[in-house]
Amino acid sequence: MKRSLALFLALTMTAGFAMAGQITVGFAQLGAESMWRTANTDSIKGEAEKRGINLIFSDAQQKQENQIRAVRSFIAQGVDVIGLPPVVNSGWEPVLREAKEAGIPVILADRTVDTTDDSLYVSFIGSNFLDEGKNAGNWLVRELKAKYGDVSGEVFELVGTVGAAPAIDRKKGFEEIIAAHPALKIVKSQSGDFTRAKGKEVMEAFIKSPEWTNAKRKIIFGHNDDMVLGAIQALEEAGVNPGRECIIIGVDGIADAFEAIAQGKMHCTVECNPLIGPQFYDMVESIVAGKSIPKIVYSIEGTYDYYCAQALLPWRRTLY
Ligand code: GYE
Repeated sequence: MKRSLALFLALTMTAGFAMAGQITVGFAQLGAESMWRTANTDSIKGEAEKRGINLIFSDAQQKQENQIRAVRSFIAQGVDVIGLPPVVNSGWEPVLREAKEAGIPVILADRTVDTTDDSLYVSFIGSNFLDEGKNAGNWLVRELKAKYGDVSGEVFELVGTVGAAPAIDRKKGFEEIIAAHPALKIVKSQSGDFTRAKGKEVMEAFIKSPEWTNAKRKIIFGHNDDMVLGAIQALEEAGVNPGRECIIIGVDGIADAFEAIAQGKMHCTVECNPLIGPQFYDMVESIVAGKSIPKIVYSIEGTYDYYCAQALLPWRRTLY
C-alpha cells in the first residue's frame, strides 16, 4: 500500500502533470555534443510546446546507459510514445523489448539501431547517412577532376562516435565512392566523437604523423562540421592555411560551416537536417490517433560549397 502510494507520487511528479487528453512523449536525447544536436533539441522542444504536447526530455550526455535508464523511466511513467536517437547502434534489444511489452511505441528519431527484429520500433525518422557519405565522396571526386584533372590525394578522416550509425554509414558511403579511384586513399582515420574539442585533438595528432608530412594532396573528411571546425583551429595554430593547403569536407551544414566556407577555410558541407520536430510529432499524433505510419521517413538533403555557402549564410543562421 505504502509502496504504491510512493510510486504514484513519483510518477505524477516526473510526468509533469499531463492534462486530460494531452499526449505525453518521453524523449531520450543522446547529448549536446554538436551544433547539430543543439538545433535538434530546440526543434524537439519547440515543436512540443507549439502543439501543447507534454514532453519529458532527458539528456544522456553521450552515454548509452543513461539513455537506457531514461527509456526505462519513460516506460514506468506510461508515456504515450518514446523518441530515441540511439547514441550507438547495438545493445538496444532488451530495453526496446521492454517498451514493446509495455505497449509503448518507440520512434527512432535521428540515428538507427542494429537489430534483426524491426518490430521493436515503429519507425525511423532521420537522414540517409550512407547517402551523406556518398555525397561527400562524389563532391570530392568532382572537385579533384575540375581543379587538378586527376583524382588523387591522401584523406585524413575524422570519424564520429565509434559504433554510431552516422559514423558507420558515412564512412561506408564515402569509401564506396572513392574505391573507384585507387590514387585517392584514406591514410589516417580516428574518432573525434562528433565534438569540436576532440576534432581539434585528433587533427593535432594527424599533423604530427609521417602520413601528413608525406601527403602530396591533403584532404580532410570529417563526419560532422564541429569536428572539422576543431580541426581547422588545429591547422591554423600549427601555421597551416586550411583553405589553401588542404581540401576540407564536413557533414551537417551548420551555419558555422557555411561561414567557414564563405571565408575560404573549408570547402564543402553535406547537409544533415536536425529540424525533425514537426515530422516527429506528426507521427506521434498519428500513432495516438491509431493511424498507420511509414517505417522509414528520410529527410531531403543537399551539398553546399563556396557559392552556395556565401549566398545562403544569412538564411542558414536563421535555421541552425
Ligand atoms: O551529424 C552530428 C551529431 O546523429 C545525425 O550527431 C546525427 C549526428 C550529427 O553529433 O553532428
